[in-house]
Amino acid sequence: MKGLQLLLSLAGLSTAKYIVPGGRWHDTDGNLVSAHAGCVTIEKSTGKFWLFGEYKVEGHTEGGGVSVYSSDDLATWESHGLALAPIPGHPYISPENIIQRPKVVYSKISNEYHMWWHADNSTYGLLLQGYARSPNISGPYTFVSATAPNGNWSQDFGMFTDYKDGRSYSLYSNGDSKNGRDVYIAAYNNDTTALGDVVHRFDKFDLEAPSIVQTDKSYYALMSHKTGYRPNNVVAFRADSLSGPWSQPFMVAPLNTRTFSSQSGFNLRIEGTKKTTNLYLGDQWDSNSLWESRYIWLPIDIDDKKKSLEVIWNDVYDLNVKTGEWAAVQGETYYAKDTKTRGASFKQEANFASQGTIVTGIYGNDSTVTFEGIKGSGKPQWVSFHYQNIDDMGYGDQPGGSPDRIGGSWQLRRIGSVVVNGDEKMVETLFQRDTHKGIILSTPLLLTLDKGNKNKIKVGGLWNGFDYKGADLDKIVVYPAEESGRKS
Ligand SMILES: *[C@@H]1O[C@H](CO)[C@@H](O)[C@H](O)[C@H]1NC(C)=O
Ligand SMILES: *[C@@H]1O[C@H](CO)[C@@H](O)[C@H](O)[C@H]1NC(C)=O
Ligand SMILES: *[C@@H]1O[C@H](CO)[C@@H](O)[C@H](O)[C@H]1NC(C)=O
Ligand SMILES: *[C@@H]1O[C@H](CO)[C@@H](O)[C@H](O)[C@H]1NC(C)=O
Ligand SMILES: CC(=O)N[C@H]1CO[C@H](CO)[C@@H](O)[C@@H]1O
Repeated sequence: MKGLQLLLSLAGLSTAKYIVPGGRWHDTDGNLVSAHAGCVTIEKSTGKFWLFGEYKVEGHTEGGGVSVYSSDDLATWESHGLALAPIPGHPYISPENIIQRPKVVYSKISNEYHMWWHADNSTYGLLLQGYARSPNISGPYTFVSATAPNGNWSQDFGMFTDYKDGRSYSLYSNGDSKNGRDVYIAAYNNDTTALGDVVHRFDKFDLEAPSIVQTDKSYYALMSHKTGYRPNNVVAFRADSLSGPWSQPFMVAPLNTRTFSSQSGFNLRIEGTKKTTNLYLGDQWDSNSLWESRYIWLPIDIDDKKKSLEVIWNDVYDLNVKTGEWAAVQGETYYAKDTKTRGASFKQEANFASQGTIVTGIYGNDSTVTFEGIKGSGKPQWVSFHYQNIDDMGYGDQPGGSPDRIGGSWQLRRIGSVVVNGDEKMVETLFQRDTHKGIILSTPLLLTLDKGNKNKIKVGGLWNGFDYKGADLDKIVVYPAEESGRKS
């Protein structure tokens, strides 16, 4: 913490922070926030938000334990280390075990916090639900058990607490084998220490990563298809009651955006003084380096009359956690049409692009595109790059799996190089995940531009393990600096 931020915090004033889906989120120590596929639990006594998730570090994919962070605004995160630390040699929480999708709830009856997760061995042969407890929200949590819910398998795990009666439910898919492929809702006992009966079974839809959003009238159950770490079109079911009848599933985001390149996992209900806002807390997995996976947190728009639910994209938005209100942050747009291209990159007609033009052929250091005349503030600002990457998703060498090319080899991402004002020593890496033909998504970088309107942003291509190709660019949007500047 430094400068104005420190002064404001000493004065007890809150400093407005934006939520930036897909950005590199850093904690107050400057480290990447590492809490994947987890949950946010609101501490009733303080109103603090506690983020729990899978802790992943470079070079180690599983068994990192469960990390915990706290925040007052859902944008500034302070690390509290591990809430559940792996124990070498332990049958369920050793560094070799799978400790996935942790969820934490408070129980009034025991005045304790209860953590549940998908507990497994490294080959996913156990398919259990782990349970640990702590008198302290931040932990340390003590392992209690790993059990099979009603004697069944349990794979991707989710948890839902009904705000009307406080009862919690376990949500789980029962595996990929032929006699699995269901998703269950089962009720916990009133202390959330043991699982009771199955309330509903989503029979043979073959979905995973379940979560539930509740309104005054409805329950919406969100789930993803099963494509591993690759994103797909998340669907939702609606019902008046948890036991159903549930509706047919429907898409929650524009088709072929693959839910803005994310997987479902948790929903957070913020009951503000003016408005209740539900947030979709999704994961943008990075299978090339899991520890670099990003967070796609977005507001959810629900219309109970139409029985519809939509996840709403925003590059950058401002959420007031006290009032529950949120607003898209307005930025300044610079179009591909008005850029300077160099080398083999060129402008091409694209009727789906912002002004009918996209820049393609971006490659390495020589075939670049430069946006000019950009207004900057002299402080770090989020800049979103709107791009198309048509490498297309497939199942790699698993034949017949690709939606676009049988046997096609899938590449997770292209990587753009971003240079501001010709400073070639400061090359920013811009991960541009696969989109789809004609689908433009955006991904943000925190950049420091000079004060004034003479900034230049040059984009080229970096090595992604296969190639130096950068994705096609539609436009960039430069957002105002946060009031106090975000620590990066
Ligand atoms: C995981 O558990 C299953 C079922 O007990 C077992 O068959 C498999 O060998 C185990 N894997 C490892 C790596 O221990
Ligand atoms: C609970 O957490 C607080 C702050 O993190 C710490 O001071 C306290 O010792 C913890 N209590 C227990 C029982 O672990
Ligand atoms: C919780 O459930 C137990 C067992 O059914 C019951 O005896 C107890 O009264 C319940 N407590 C509360 C606070 O609901
Ligand atoms: C781009 O330039 C850097 C630094 O000079 C160099 O290491 C890299 O190999 C170049 N890449 C391409 C594709 O030319
Ligand atoms: C208790 C229970 O829910 N058992 C189920 C376990 O999974 C199989 C396959 O889906 C079901 O047939 C059982 O009813």
